[in-house]
Amino acid sequence: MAIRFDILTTFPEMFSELSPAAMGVSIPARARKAGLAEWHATDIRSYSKDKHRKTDERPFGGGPGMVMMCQPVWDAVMAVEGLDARPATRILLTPQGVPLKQGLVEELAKKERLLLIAGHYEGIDERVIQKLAPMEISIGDYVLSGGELAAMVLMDAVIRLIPGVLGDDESAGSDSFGVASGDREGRRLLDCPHYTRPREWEGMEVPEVLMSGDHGRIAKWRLERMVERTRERRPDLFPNKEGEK
Ligand code: 9D3
Repeated sequence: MAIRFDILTTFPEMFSELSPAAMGVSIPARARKAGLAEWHATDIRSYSKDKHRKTDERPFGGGPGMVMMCQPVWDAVMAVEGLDARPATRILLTPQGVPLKQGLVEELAKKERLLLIAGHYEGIDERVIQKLAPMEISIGDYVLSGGELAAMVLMDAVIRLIPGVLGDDESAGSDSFGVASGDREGRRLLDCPHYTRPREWEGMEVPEVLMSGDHGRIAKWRLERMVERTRERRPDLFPNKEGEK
């Protein structure tokens, strides 16, 4: 059965499969057409009890910005969870969340249903977060204007791990942050450099080893480049302090 995503947002049109945006093209669109993933965006405003469909209010204690009220969020979650019998893993996209890493993406890809809460506001009333007890996830240490793009990043990363979504020639095992096939310690490494025709371009040659046809040497060279790049660019990815060598 297809993994089901529900997105709660005040900008549901951002998730349209008809739009020329992220979810309408490439791997997510292919997965959807193949019946391997589906998503439904729900407008939190539909659950407002206000005649102007208002979902936010000024913060108690003062300060800038608006705070999403408990009631519309709670009612939207209850309604959307009832649309499918399978229990949903609730996720709130927030700068205060745990950082999204490939290990977490792999855990989420095992779920049947993910309920993503995204918003364009300063924050959500803490009491509804407490009561919903969602996983709280951030996609990195920079400021977005809302959680919707973060939700799409999460969905894209999850969808490509669903069995059958990627073709053989785009397998998930050999990318950056996949576990390098030649590495028995299972480290997550950056990818090696890639080359294609022509053999010489603007006076620059392809590394000789790649033209050698010696698959053993090529695999060894690629793994060395992966380790070298990771040590130089992302020493934080070496939990064993190898990055300092
Ligand atoms: C400038 C406003 N900030 C005050 C300290 C708080 C703030 C609230 C809401 C900052 C950004 C946002 C909107 N961002 C998200 O909802 C979000 C996000 C992000 O901004 N960065 C990384 N991951 C995520 S997940 C959701």
